[in-house]
Amino acid sequence: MIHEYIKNKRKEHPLHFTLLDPGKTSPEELINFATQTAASGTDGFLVGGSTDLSLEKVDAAVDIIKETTHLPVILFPTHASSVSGRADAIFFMSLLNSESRQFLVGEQIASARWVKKIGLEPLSMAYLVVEPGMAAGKVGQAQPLPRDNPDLVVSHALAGQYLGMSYIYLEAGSGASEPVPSEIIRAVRDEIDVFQIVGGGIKTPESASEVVRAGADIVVTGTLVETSEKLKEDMSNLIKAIHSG
Ligand code: 1GP
Repeated sequence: MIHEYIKNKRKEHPLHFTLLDPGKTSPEELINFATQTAASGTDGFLVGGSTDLSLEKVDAAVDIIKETTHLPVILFPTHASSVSGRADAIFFMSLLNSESRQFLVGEQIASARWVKKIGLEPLSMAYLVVEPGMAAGKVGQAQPLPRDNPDLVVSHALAGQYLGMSYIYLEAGSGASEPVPSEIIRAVRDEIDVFQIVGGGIKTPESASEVVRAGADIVVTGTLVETSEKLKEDMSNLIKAIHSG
C-alpha cells in the first residue's frame, strides 16, 4: 500500500516526488528522467499534467517508469478520462479553491467506479492552488489563494482535513517563479495533522530545504527534470537537501 510506504518513509525523512508529464515528455526522455531521478534518490513518481492527456499516453508513461524503476507511481490527474490502471495509486483530489463543480467533485464522480474496478489505491487529497497558480490555476478554474494571506490557506487546509483528506497539496503552479511562501507552509503545518505536499517553482536545493524546514512532508518537482543540463547532479543535490531536512 502506497499510503503505508509514504508513512513509513516519512518517519525516516521528508520525501521527494518527481512529476513526469507524458504530454510534454517523449518515451525516450521518460526512460532517461526516470532512470536518473531514481538513481538520485527520488522516493516516487507522479504522472500527470494540466493538458488533456490521453489514457494511452498515461498508460505508456506508467509502464515505462515501472519497467525502469521499482518506485511507486501515483497518478496526479486532471481528468477522469486519463486514469490509468497501470499505476499503483491515485491522488484522489478535490481542488478546494476551484470555482467549478467539475474540479471540486465532478471529475471524481466520473472516475470513482473506474478507480474501484481497476483496484487503484485512492489517496485522498485537498489540492490548493496558491498564487501565481500557472496552468493548474487556469485549467482548474481556481481563484489562486493570495500569497500574503496564510490564514485563508490554513482555513482551506483544515477544511480538507476535516472532510477526511489525508494529504494537503499546496501548489504554486508548475514553472512558478517562486515556491509557496514559507509563512504559508509554516502556518499550515502548525494547524494540520495530515501530510503536507508542496510543489511549484522549486528549482534549487536551497529553496527545497526552505520548503522542508517550513513544514512540507513531501516536495514535488517537475520542471527541473525537464530543463536541467546536469540532471543527475542537480537532482541528487536537491533530493539530498530534502532528505536531510
Ligand atoms: C506542478 O507542483 C508541481 O504540479 C511541480 O512544479 O514544475 O515548477 O517543479 P514545477
